[in-house]
Formats: sequence, structure tokens, C-alpha cells
Amino acid sequence: MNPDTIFGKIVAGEVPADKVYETDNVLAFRDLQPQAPVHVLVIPKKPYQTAAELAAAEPALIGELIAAAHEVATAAGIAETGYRLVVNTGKDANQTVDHLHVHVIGGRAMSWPPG
Ligand code: DGP
Repeated sequence: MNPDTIFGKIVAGEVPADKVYETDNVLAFRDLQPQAPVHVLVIPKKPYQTAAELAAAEPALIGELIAAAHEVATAAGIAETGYRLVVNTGKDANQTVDHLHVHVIGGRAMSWPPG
């Protein structure tokens, strides 16, 4: 757990965010630096640092995050055209905020593999 991140402050309401989806356990808001027409971050409200940490503590919540990501994609109109879920984990993957976040990215064609 890492409660001292910018995303913890967004959950606490101390920093504003453009929220698009919220439940008791999950929050989704638009990324400040969008990489595609749709770019939303889906986070657990509890400040788990990684997906592995969350999976070990609350495995059902992983399912809630993925379901929330699909809700976000559906609401944004990209569920049919396709979208990418990305979880950057650790330094080499460029995780810059140590509060687990699932990127929901879509609205344009994307290449593979990522750089
Ligand atoms: P990552 O590299 O996977 O850790 O991505 C972190 C993302 O978080 C990055 O795309 C920019 C976004 N971000 C950082 N700070 C803020 C913020 O204060 N508000 C919002 N909405 N997004 C942020």
C-alpha cells in the first residue's frame, strides 16, 4: 500500500479529476496526458501499489477493475472498435505513480509491440 500518491489525493478529493465512473471500490478518471482520443485510468480506491499486491489481498477486486474498465470503454463507445488495457508495473515499465492504475486506451488504431 502506498497512500502518499497523487491518485490517493484524487480518491480523497484533495486533487480534482475528471471522473467518468465510480463505485464503492473503484474510481475512473481521464488521464492528464492522454495518448489517444480515449485515455482513462481505472484505480482501486485503496492504495495498492501493484496488481500483484491487490491480487494477493483482494482477488475479487481485480475482477471489479476489469469490469469497470469495460464499462468505461462501453460508455466511451470503443468497446466494439477495440481498446487496450495497460498496467505499467515498476521502473522498466515506466510506472510513474505508485498506486495501481489500469490505462483504458482507445479511439484510434494502435501498433504492437509497444516501444
Ligand atoms: P504510468 O506511467 O503508467 O504510471 O501512468 C501514470 C499516468 O497518470 C500518466 O499517463 C499521467 C497520469 N497522471 C499523472 N498525474 C495525474 C493527475 O494528477 N491527474 C490525472 N488525471 N492523471 C495524472
